[in-house]
Amino acid sequence: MDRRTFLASGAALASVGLAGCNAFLGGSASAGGEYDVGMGAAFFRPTEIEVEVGETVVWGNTGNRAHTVTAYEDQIPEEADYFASGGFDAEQAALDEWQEEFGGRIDSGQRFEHTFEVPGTYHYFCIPHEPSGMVGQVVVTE
Ligand SMILES: [Cu+2]
Repeated sequence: MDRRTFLASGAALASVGLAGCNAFLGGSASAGGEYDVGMGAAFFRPTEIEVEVGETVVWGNTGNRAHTVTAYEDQIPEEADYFASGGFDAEQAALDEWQEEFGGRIDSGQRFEHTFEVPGTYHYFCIPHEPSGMVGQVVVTE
């Protein structure tokens, strides 16, 4: 099984430009900066965001619990790179690492970013809160 070592926890925090005018500024100020999609108790907000090819989406954890941003491997465009917080290159790797040592977690106040290079719809979820309906999607247009 291909299990990449996840990135050092600080790596996902690099500051980036926000995706166009999609910046979402609601929620608690504890996220320490701007973000496009907030992560609350057990939800992404907004649940759907639309960006253009080449834009970066930033998720910010505004709640108190740890979350993940984990793409559904079979629900992203065929040509697209897999993405997940922690830098995993496969959904199973993300699930395994979460199980073992909460790999890929985004702690309160932390951010995660991903740049979308292929148009289409990307469905993703939060591993610990998927049973509570914590899912979202990114729609990337040309
Ligand atoms: Cu969550």
